[in-house]
Amino acid sequence: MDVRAAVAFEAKKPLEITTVQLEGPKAFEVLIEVKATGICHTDAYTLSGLDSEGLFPSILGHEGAGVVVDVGPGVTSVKKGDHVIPLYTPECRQCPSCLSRKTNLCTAIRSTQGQGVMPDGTSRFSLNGKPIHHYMGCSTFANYTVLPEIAVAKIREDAPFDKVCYIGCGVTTGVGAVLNTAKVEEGAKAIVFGLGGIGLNVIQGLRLAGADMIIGVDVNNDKKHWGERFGMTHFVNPKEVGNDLVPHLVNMTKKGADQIGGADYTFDCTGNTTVMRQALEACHRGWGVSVIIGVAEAGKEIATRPFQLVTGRVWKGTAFGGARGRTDVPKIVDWYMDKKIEIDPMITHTLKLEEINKGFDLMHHGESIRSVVVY
Ligand code: NAD
Ligand code: 022
Ligand code: ZN
Repeated sequence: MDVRAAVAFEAKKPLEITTVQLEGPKAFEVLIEVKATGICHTDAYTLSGLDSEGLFPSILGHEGAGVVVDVGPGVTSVKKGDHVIPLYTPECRQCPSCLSRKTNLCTAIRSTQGQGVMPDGTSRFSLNGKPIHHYMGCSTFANYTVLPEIAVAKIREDAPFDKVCYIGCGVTTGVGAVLNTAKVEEGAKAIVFGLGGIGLNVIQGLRLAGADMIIGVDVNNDKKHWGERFGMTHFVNPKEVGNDLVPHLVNMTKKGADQIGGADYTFDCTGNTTVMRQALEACHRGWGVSVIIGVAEAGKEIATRPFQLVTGRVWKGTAFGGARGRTDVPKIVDWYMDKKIEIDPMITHTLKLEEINKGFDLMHHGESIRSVVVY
């Protein structure tokens, strides 16, 4: 069938809106009509050419929501008409990782997903007979896409596509990092580095978990009101405290009899390796946990003195907020519909597919929290 797509033909070039061919779903696959998609940093990173695993031509996009319009042989968990969110982290419930209960990083289709093809090794997208790669198993920058059954979460039908698409990446990553990865408890003190589309969702996750002190750190003062909007209690601009950022933060968290200071939990939402070190070192000795969410550029390394870990700080990372997509994403949609979490104010721009390159520009200039394309 003909579908409308924003195609990444080569690195550093704008996406081209054009008609491409999409084959129907094969065994254990589903055809989705994509109703809305967010634009996220990793799409831009791949388009920039810096992503060593980036493939061209490809159809980017991994933060979508839509409706199942056809299912291939063997599909049992969803049917035509179901509303779904595509999952770049699938959940097969059968691989050693899924069965371990210790990680959300399902391995069932990992290698083919990285190669930009479906689990049978071929692409469903093509143009003039030449294949176009899938992206993160999702390719939501097309009005129809094909996904493995294990890579869709069925959601309730009254949820608005143009908002819940954000649960396909940013919301789940930020809120999940707090609840699944850090397991923050009531009364905790936390520091969030980077108040963009991820950091703000960490903040609202901390509010949900009942954290007492939520310090936001950003080099951009415009982010102060954004943080406060979602539950941040204190704001620090590193440019205004010089080289003493870590002692400054540790001092802020000293309270009552505890003259040591340091946060119970910190989160890197910048992808900057210097910030990752600051986040670890701003943790409380003995128990502080620092979670890396930001994705650093290829080849970057992190450093700290081993003393930081010997004295009980814990450094960990998270992908997709540690969420098991098919199980957890429908719950997060419920939280949104029940007003336990907010999404609407973070979607600062809504665009047509023809305007998608403008969405990338807004993100590069830090003018948007999230841009969403509505088909
Ligand atoms: P964003 O650009 O919207 O936000 C980043 C924020 O960090 C900005 O407000 C910026 O001003 C601030 N910042 C930059 N340098 C800083 C510094 N030195 N100190 C303090 N603040 C600084 O980006 P985003 O959409 O929020 O994404 C953040 C990161 O999360 C990206 O690296 C993205 O790739 C990553 N991410 C990871 C996952 C995952 O599963 N691990 C999922 C989604 C996104
Ligand atoms: C989403 N991300 C950043 C912004 N939006 C993002 C990028 C990468 C990952 C998670 C979120 C990630 C962390 C760990 C892995 N990935 C490896 C997972 C594994 O090996 O099992 C990751 C993922 C998908 C892809 C590449 C890397 C891909 O489909 N190409 C989850
Ligand atoms: Zn993303």
